[in-house]
Amino acid sequence: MPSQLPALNQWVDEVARRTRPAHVHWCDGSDAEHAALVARMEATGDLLPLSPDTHPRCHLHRSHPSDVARVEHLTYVCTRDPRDAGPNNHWMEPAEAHAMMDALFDGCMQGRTLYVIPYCMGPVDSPLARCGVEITDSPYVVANMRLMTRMGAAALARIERDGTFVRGLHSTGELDPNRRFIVHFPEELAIQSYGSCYGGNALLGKKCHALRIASWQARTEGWLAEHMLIVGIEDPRGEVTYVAAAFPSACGKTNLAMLIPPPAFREQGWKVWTIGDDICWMHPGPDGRLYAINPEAGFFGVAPGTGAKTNPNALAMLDRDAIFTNVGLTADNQPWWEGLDERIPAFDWQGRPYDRANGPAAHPNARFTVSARQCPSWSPKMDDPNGVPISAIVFGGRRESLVPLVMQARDWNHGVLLGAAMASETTAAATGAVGVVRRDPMAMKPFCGYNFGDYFSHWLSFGHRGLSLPKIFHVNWFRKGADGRFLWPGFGDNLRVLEWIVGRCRGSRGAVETPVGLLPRRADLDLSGLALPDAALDALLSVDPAGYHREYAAIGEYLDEFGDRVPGALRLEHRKAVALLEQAAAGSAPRAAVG
Ligand code: GTP
Ligand code: SPV
Ligand code: MN
Repeated sequence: MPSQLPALNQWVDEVARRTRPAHVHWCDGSDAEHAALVARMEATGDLLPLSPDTHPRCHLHRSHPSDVARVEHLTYVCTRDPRDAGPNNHWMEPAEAHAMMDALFDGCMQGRTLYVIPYCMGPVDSPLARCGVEITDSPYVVANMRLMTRMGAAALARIERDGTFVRGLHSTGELDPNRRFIVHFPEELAIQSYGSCYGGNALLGKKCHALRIASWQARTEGWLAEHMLIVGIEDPRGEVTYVAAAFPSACGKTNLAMLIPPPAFREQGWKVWTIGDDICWMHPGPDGRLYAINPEAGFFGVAPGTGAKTNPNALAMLDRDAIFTNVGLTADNQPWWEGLDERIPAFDWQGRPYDRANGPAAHPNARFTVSARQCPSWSPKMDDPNGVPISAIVFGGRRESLVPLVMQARDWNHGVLLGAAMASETTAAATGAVGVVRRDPMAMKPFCGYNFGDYFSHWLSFGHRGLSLPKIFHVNWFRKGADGRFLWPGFGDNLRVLEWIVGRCRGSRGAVETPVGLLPRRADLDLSGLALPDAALDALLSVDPAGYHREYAAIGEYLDEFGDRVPGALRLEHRKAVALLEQAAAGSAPRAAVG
């Protein structure tokens, strides 16, 4: 028997009977296994070798042109009671969903190899980690899972010890968008995905397990599974403050996670350590603080916009042992994307000779997959079984108007409202229109595996458990001026905002109270070495009460969609926010400096 867990062997047998593969392969995660898989994919053209001189052991994968992003409209949460999935999810009755998926999986692996991938989300020796097994017929998925998770023999040994695992079943299918479904059964700890090989749809440890299923488990078990990066910010005295930040897809998590401070800060000794760039599991520790692990082992990052000025750490990790998906190609076989440099590529992401008239060379959601260990700012804390203590939680969105550069919540409940009130312009990470503002609470709109009303209650519940909770902030790097250009330089300069956040956590930085939260005054931010017009800074640090009044009316209507599942305490916090804005509009708002 391939595993010592009868339930696992039985499930693999059942799936093989239904899907009828030519071979079954249990992945051990070894180098030899990886080499054999890569050789096969090179032979089939699934992977194209890149220049061995500049990018040793790197490959390009060109996906089916219709299979380039998450498909939120085809993603379902199947609970017995539709109210448990909530209006934030598409729902299907579990028996109906099983029947539909069974029909799709029937005989779908004929002539293919069925791979069994045991994986662990989090350090294998961590009590906070959780395991799963993904069955797939895609060697590309196996190669990506090997970079993104702790996969193979060690994970299988833990699964055999634990006796439980999340069951993920994936098949490439026909890659037909009309026969493509990503379906979750949280009550069965099961995921089924058919018809897509794109990251979030097919690497089932990531969004499907570590967010949708894990958020469901976290709610019943008293912890949090979030769409957040984790960084350690080291100050000149060598003290490290850990921060978790939730931004929607393609809104800056990877970039912030591996930030290099501006020269003046670097010279003083500031440094950012990378713990995670996409997912964060947080548990209350014995001292009452929240401890976070990154359940992943690699990065599946947005390529376009990654350049020597914006994210040099990312470039440094992408010159070996990486998979590039849907990027362009130079004449000498190097990967290329918009924002990398001034070279002109020879081929676009679909393999056509590059022609500006066909659009960008790289798909806007082109991605790289790489082991986290290759990142120059990699922190050994990534492997710490206990995780890192979080001092600040930061929410943020892509908002060209209204939302200030940074604000701090007055307290935990107000922070939960700031998270719940998040909205952001949509990006190419999901199929559909780009640049449309939509509500995206805690950056979890596509990823919360249960009713958002219950999710808000769960967040609020941390406020009455006697914990030493992190302070909560909200940022916006994406404000634009009348000329359509970003007002804030972003990237490395975001450390100036992080430095204020760290200072607020330690009580060493000032702020001013406004109706929407605590904002830094110009003098509270370290802007040394930054040439920013006064007018830009004024816009970034001011509050528009009338605009916010409209914003809070919209969030009120949004909360109404969740009816009586919305906790009273959040309603109360919302009414408080509206009242403060009304006072401000009437000119009677307090605007007290606080330190
Ligand atoms: P997912 O992997 O989809 O969850 O996304 P992410 O949040 O990790 O986004 P990522 O860091 O990859 O950023 C996406 C895009 O936003 C890239 O094109 C970046 O260049 C751009 N970006 C990131 N940070 C900033 C910033 O501070 N300012 C501006 N203007 N753009 C940024
Ligand atoms: C996102 O879309 O938020 C991602 C990429 O991080 S994916 O893993 O495809 O969801
Ligand atoms: Mn993400």
